[in-house]
Amino acid sequence: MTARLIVVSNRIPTEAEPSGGLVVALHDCLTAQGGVWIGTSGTPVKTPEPELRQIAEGAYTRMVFDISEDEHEGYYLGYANSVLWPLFHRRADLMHVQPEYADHYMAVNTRLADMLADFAQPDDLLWIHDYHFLPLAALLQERGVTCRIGFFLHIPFPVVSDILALPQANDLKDWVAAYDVFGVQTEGDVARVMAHYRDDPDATFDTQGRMVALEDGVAPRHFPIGIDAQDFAALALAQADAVPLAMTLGQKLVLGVDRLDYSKGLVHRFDGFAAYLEARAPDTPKATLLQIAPPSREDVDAYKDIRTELEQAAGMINGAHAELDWTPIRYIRRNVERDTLASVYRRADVAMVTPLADGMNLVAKEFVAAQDPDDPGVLILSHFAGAAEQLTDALMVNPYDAAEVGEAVQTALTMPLAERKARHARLLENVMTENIAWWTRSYLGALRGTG
Ligand code: ADQ
Repeated sequence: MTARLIVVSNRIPTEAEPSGGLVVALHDCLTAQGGVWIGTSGTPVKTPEPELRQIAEGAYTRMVFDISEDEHEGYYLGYANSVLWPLFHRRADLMHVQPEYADHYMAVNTRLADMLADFAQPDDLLWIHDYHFLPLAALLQERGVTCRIGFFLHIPFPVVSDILALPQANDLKDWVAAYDVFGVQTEGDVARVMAHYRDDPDATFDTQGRMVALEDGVAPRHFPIGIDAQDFAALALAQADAVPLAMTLGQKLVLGVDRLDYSKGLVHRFDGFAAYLEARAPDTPKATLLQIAPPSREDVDAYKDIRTELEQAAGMINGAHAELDWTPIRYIRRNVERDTLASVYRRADVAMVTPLADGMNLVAKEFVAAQDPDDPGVLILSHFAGAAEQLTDALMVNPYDAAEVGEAVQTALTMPLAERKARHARLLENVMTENIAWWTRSYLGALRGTG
């Protein structure tokens, strides 16, 4: 039997032809080499059976397993999104630690480990995605599974001092160490994983202090995730004038596109834009910040207030600066189609990608890919986005410093064409080269032990 690639992620694509960068890349990869994609079924049930259910068969197989209503509360809304997500995004203050959350998280991971232990063959490659399933490799090893198991963390790895806020801080060490490849987004993440093992007798460091091995595993490695840049650029070109933008926009368009999440720093962004408005000379072009941010995870307490907070901030700023023919901030609270998004990116003069913490941030890369190389927009990028390690030709900002962000908006709006083109060309080179196909190849090379 040939080796199969088995991908595990909390959500799996349900359509026959999935869309979205990561999903498409894995879909292409599984289509080419065959394999299985496993995830939760999406609808909690009363009593979940311990079995994987096939939902589609094509070039590869899709399988789902059920979780209970209590597990949805405890494993998904609880431990994953109210404990690990805030902790890993440097917001330990927003953690909601409950013993039953950890119990449900372990129950779901244990049931999945039992099912995978029956399913996986020694030659298979298991690729586990994200913080929902950190303990899986350790649990699979306990069940005698010997195939290679890799993990990829899409969000930042936390700093050591924050990890102490996790009651399972010691378990986290064992969970990470059980993987053959522990993949993270950036070199900064690698450094933070290593810091976690600094005093661990099983961790080996080379002469420059870099961790090279754990007792059973290999070193953490960074694989910065990319997008299908060629495809996105073609879409943006095709959609260039497809979306008419309303009259109330200023002459210049500044764009923000995010899920409504506290990690994305949206209120800080509005404050930075307000600083630009306050310092703006009256005879300069009027710019509108168009912020597209659909609510997410509204069942989690920490998300309930963000929407109101953001609407209030936009209302106050517009109250102070709006004119009869100009609304400085427009906030759209819904998802937009990919085609529309590509069109709006291309039309934008500036993108503000200013998260307070972000694993990578694909919006930054999509914006770069969507630009007209002969008249490109300018990317303003937070130091705290993983993308900052690659996209060094963006205007880099500290999102906590409203005055600095305001100055960056002013600089971006008045940047000469030659500088815009030069910066964009270097950004585009990176986005096109280190694209999603490159990422998949790099990761799977490492997992196979050939890269
Ligand atoms: P996310 O936190 O979801 O992903 P991001 O990387 O920005 O963040 O990806 C968001 C995706 O959703 C982009 O493709 C974007 O176009 C789309 N999107 C966002 N807002 C939208 C809207 N209003 N309408 C339509 N589409 C919208 C997590 C991590 C990131 C990491 C990715 C991939 O938090 O840091 O980059 O995984 O690893």
